[in-house]
Amino acid sequence: MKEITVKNSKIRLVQGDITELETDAIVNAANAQLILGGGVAGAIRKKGGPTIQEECNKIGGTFVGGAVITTGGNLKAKYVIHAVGPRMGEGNEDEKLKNAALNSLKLMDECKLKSIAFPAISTGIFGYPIERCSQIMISTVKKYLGSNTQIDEVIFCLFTKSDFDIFFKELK
Ligand code: AR6
Repeated sequence: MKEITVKNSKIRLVQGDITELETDAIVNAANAQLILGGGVAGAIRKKGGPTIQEECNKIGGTFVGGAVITTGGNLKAKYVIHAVGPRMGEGNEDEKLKNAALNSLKLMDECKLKSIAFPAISTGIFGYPIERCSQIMISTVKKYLGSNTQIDEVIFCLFTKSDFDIFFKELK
């Protein structure tokens, strides 16, 4: 099962490069300074062009667990939601990861956007375990879609087959 329905919305799993997706928004695994570094951020910077970083610079930064929105520059997605996940070891990581996902979803509704794709936030350079990430992100999204939302579709885009399999197991 690569897809489940929650109330009026769908959760889908895909494996691949998130910068190739044509959703209303894709989520960047950001840092609190909103400086696009490596990993997902690096791919967004390369494909999306310089305007995304320029917009981030104007915003200036946000808290760990927070999320801000910019346009998608030259990406296929219209917008990028920059969600700041925790760095492993800094403390209160689970709560911060949950908030990063939740604040992204809230931004979607505030901006009346319908489709969003998340990467496995914090599980690359920030060192958070992928199993725990799958548990927290899937449960947060399911709970949110069960409430009042205009979001139609949430995609989890996993870079590797093994990460995909872990999310797949958790979604079942
Ligand atoms: N598409 C989908 N997933 C990807 C892609 C891609 N193109 N590239 C990597 N991943 P990371 P973090 C996966 O490191 O841990 C940057 O410097 C990757 O395998 O992007 O939250 C930022 O500027 C991993 O599973 O994000 C921040 O400073 C997941 O995406 C910091 O890294 C997240 O890996 C954020 O670190």
